[in-house]
Amino acid sequence: MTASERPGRSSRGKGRQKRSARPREKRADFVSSSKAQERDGSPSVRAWVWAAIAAVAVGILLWQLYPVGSTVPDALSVRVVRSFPHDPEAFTQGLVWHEGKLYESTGLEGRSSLRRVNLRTGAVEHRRALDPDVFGEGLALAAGHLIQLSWRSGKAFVWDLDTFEPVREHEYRGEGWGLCYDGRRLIMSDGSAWLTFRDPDTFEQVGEVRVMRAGRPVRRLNELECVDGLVYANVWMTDDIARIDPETGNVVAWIDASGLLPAAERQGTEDVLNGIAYRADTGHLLLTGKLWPKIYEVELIPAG
Ligand SMILES: [Ca+2]
Repeated sequence: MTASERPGRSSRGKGRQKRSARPREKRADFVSSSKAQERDGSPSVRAWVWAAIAAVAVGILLWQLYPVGSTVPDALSVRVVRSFPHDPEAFTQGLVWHEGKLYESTGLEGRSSLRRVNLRTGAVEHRRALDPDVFGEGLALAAGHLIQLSWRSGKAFVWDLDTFEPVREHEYRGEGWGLCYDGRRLIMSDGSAWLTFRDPDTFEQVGEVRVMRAGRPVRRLNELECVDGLVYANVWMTDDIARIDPETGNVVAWIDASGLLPAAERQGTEDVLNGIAYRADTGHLLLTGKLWPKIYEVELIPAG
């Protein structure tokens, strides 16, 4: 499984309109009159075309410089408070902290699992393997149940928090990436710039929002964590975490988490930052990555 095999949603099929065909005779008239003008040496048509292209180019430039509706997010960084051992064989896809224990979803076909982990020692206290053809993804805790996504199987698995016995399954369309629960609804990412809201009992989609940073969509949203009405999201293949207002989709802070795991300790290109859990008893975030040997407890500080 390579990084390039994980495309985001390419299109949402919105706003497409079929262009009506131009009547053939009129098209012929237009072409012949243009050609006649070209033969006559009249520059008027070409001048209008170039003027239109120039206007579009200037518009794009201005939009790049001054995006409409932009809010510039706060710039934050992380300070490591302490670190803990982490199974370097765990391809972390989801992380949840609950009553002193860490719950983890791991990915890769044949290696996907659900785990309860002793944070201090890194010991896996309880483990349930997923079917070999399932690629585990995001994890959330809602109403006493763990809900675990799969990447491309279209299934969300609901597990008993204590025994890891199956409670039920839900089906969904598209890919599953990250998941968190804000106390009212599940929030899910699929690798695009969209977050979908889902009913925690039925998994039915009840809403969605597009995540924007300074007026531009933030794609490849991955592992999620819901904290005090906001959503934290890893941006896949980066060391960046977006803090998102889910009501508007606006990124309200941008967290640079680079430098946590020294480059020398990284095993390859896929072992990127992935895994955010909010440790309510200390008010800090727990961060790790795919195949990382450590979990970092961090506090957020102003960047620079
Ligand atoms: Ca999480």
